[in-house]
Amino acid sequence: MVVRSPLPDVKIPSVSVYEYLFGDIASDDLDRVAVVDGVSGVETTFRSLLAQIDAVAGAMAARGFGVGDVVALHAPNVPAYVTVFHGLLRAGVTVTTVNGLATAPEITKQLADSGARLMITVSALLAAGESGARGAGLTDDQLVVLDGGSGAAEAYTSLADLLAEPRPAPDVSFDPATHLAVLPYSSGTTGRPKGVMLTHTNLVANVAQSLAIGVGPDDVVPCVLPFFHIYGMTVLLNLALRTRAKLVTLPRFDLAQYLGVIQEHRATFLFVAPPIALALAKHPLVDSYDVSSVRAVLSGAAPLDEKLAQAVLDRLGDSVRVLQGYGMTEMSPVSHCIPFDRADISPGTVGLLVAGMEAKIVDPATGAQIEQPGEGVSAPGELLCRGPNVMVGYLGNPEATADTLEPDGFMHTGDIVTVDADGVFRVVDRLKELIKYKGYQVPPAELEALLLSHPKIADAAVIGLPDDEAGEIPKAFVVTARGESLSEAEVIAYVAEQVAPYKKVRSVEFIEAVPKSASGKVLRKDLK
Ligand code: 4UU
Repeated sequence: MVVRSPLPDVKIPSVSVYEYLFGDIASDDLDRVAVVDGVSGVETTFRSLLAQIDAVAGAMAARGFGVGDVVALHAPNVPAYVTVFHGLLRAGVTVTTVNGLATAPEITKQLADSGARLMITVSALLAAGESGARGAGLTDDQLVVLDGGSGAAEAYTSLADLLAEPRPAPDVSFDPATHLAVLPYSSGTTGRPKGVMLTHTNLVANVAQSLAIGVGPDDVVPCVLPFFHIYGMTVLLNLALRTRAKLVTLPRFDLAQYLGVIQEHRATFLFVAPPIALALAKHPLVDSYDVSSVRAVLSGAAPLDEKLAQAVLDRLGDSVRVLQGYGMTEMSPVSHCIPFDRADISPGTVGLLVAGMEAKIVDPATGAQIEQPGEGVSAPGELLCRGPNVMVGYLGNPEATADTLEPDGFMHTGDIVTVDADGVFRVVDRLKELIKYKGYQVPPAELEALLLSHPKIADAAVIGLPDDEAGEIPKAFVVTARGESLSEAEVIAYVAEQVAPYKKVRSVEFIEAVPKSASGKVLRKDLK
C-alpha cells in the first residue's frame, strides 16, 4: 500500500523560485526587514534585497551568464549570500553550492564535475576557494570575492563592483519544471558525492510543502545552519523569505553568539541539528541568556532522540514546541515534518508526509512492501518517497540515478522507518552507508578511496560509530600492507590533511582483512 500525506494539498505554481518567493510581495512588506547580519547588526529590507537581487542578476547577464551556465557559490551565512544566490537564480544560472569547510581538492572536484564557469567566494575562504578554482582550470577573471577589493582579494571583482553597475534584471525565460535551479552535492545512498539536479519547481514545491512547519511573518529565524546545505537553503533561506519572516545570519556556530542573537533579536523559531538541540538542553551557558522569545525548535538532518527532545522542552518551557523534520538533499529536502499545530505528535518521530508526498515502506531483504497498520505500528523497512520535490537525478550519472529512482518515480532513501495508523513516521535505522557527523554528510566511499591511496594501506573500510555529541563519528578499519607498519595517528593525520574537518577519521582499528560479500561489497554491519 502507498501511504499518502494526510495534509491538505498545497498549490505548486509553475513559476521560477524568484517569482514564487517575491512575485506577489505586498507593498506593506517592502520596508520590513528581511535579513539582519547577526554579527554587525546591519539590516536589509525586502525593498533593498530585491533591488540588489536585480542588480546581481543584471551584472551576471552582462557578463554572459544565464540559462545553461553553472556558477559555484562558496560562502558562509552572510546577508550577501541571500542576494547573490537569488541574483544568480533570477539570471537563470544554475547554482552549485559549496561547503565553506571544503578543502581545495574537494572544491576542484565539485567545480569540475558540475562544469562551473565562475566561482564566487569570500576573503575568509579565499585560500581554498582560489586554489580549488585554479585546480578546475578557472582563471582569475572567473573568481568573484564578495567582500574583495582589498588585501589578497584586491585583484578580484567584488559584490560592490557588481552592485555598482546597476543594470535591470535580464528577461530570462525557462521552464521551471525542467530548468535546474541548483546542484548541491550529496552522496545519496552510496558512493561519492554527486550533483543533485533540483529544478525551480522542485524548490518551489518544497517551500510550499514546508509551510506546514508553521513559520510566519512575525517570526525571527536565526540562520546558523549553512545555506549551502539543502536544509539551510530551503527551510531557512527560502521558507523564511517566502513567509516574510526575519532572517538573522550567523556565519558559524558559536553557542554564546547564537544565544546572544536569540536574546538580542527576540528569535522565535530555531532550526537546528541534534548537536545544537543537545547544547540547548544541556549547556550551562543557556541560563545566562534570555531565550523566552522562542516558540519553536525544529531539529533535522540526523536523528533526534526522544529523551533529548524532552530535555529541550524541560529547559525551554512547556509552551515551546519541539518539532522534527526529515528529508534528503534529493528531496529538496523535506518529505516529513511535525506541523506546528500538531501537538499530539511526539518530537521523537519525524511526523507526517508533507503535502503532495507519497511513501512506500519495503522490506530490504525481500523487496516485499510493508503495509500501514490499521492500528499500532508497522514493521520497519526502507522508505521510498515520491512527490514534486524529488530530484530529476544525479548529474552525469545515469547509473546512480537508476539505482536511486524507480521508473515509477519512487526514490530510495536508504533509511529504515516505521509508520503508524495515523501516518506518523519514525526513523529507526539507516540502511545506506552514509555517516552523519553533526548532521554533515561523510561518505565512507570517499574516505576509503583516500585511505587506499596511502602506500602502506592494503585495504580499508569506514563506518559510523555512535557518539553522544556528534551522532556518529567516522571510524576506519585498516589492513596494513605486507611488511609495513603504521600508527593510528599517522592514519588520522593522512586523512585530516586532505578533507574538510568534519570528515576526519576519528578512530582507527587495524585488522587482518576487511569482511566482504561474495560480490566484493564491504560488510559494514559485521564491522559494526
Ligand atoms: C533521522 O540532512 C538532510 C536534510 C535535512 C532536513 C530535512 C528536512 C532538515 C530539516 C527538515 O525539515 O539532507 P542530507 O541529504 O544531508 O541527508 C539526508 C539523510 C537522510 O537520508 C537521513 O539518513 O540525513 C538523515 N536524516 C535524518 N535521520 C535527515 N533528517 C533526519 C531525521 N532523523 N530527522
